Amino acid sequence: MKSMRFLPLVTAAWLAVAAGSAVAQAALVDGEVMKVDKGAAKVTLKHGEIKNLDMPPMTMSFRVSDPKWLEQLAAGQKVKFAAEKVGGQYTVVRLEK
Ligand SMILES: [Cu+2]
Repeated sequence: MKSMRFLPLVTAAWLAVAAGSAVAQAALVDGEVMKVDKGAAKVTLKHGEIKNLDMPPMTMSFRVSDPKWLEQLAAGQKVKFAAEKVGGQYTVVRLEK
């Protein structure tokens, strides 16, 4: 199976493309900060519809790509964000205040 040698390279390239397009597709969603949990690196957001996750408006907690973002957030704050499912967990991958 000579061609097997190239499989890891092809898989890595495909993952890079897939990850890039997923982030590009994720539209910004309106959210309001309900709770910040720095210990768990999570933020609870009351959010609008998240089309890329096929999710209706609700209040729920998210992980964040960068825990430093939590230091600039407080309950009651209005934000715009993009979320993705990363490693099976809903994660804020982009955040704008
Ligand atoms: Cu939700």
